Amino acid sequence: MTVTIIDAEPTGISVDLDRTAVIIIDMQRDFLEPGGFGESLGNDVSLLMAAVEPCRLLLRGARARGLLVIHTREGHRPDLSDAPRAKVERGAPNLRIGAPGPMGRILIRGEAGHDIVPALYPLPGEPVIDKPGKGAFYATDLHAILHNHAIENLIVCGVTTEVCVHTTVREGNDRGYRCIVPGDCCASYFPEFHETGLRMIKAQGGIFGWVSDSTRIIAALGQQ
Ligand code: C5J
Repeated sequence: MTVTIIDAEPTGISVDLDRTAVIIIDMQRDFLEPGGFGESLGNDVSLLMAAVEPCRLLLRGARARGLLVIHTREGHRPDLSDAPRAKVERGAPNLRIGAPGPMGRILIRGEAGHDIVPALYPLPGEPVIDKPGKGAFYATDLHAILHNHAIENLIVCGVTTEVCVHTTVREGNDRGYRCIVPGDCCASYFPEFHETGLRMIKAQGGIFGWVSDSTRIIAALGQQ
């Protein structure tokens, strides 16, 4: 047991690092890189790229400390058999899931754009969860993996704050995990959604989690 206090809002939180995992949500080339799917939708991807360096530093600290690190990727089978029609039908036809994009077919497993950005690439042995939905628990074995590692606390990073990070934090909170979100390790194409998303997590005494940042979490990792 290795207990430390992470400075966070609305309160500091005591965690056993041996029961704490870092989850990096959907840091995929198509969402983050210039020339990818996100940019082809007209988004400013530099807003998302801003989360890469804080994530890299936090990952380095977590790996050095021996924490379980898990990565997720949003995407679907090439035949789209796991993609609900209601999801595929949305948006302009040339920008839908499965359509050819600047880095291969959009949100399809195995395509270049579906892969994780080089700076945050998983190390051998780190679980990578391929998720068909926004939440990382939906239709995946994430809960089983966490349970089998006796994990109680999740540090949730990634993109986008108000979509896949938020959904995962809500799912994790309902499953009994303490969820801590380092705000600078998350990002959105919409800065106001990012800010509001973080405020929502920590409102009402931490209605579904805690908000901290990479600096404070890295400090806590080295503290005990
Ligand atoms: C994620 C999305 N990863 N915004 N996906 O947030 O559709």
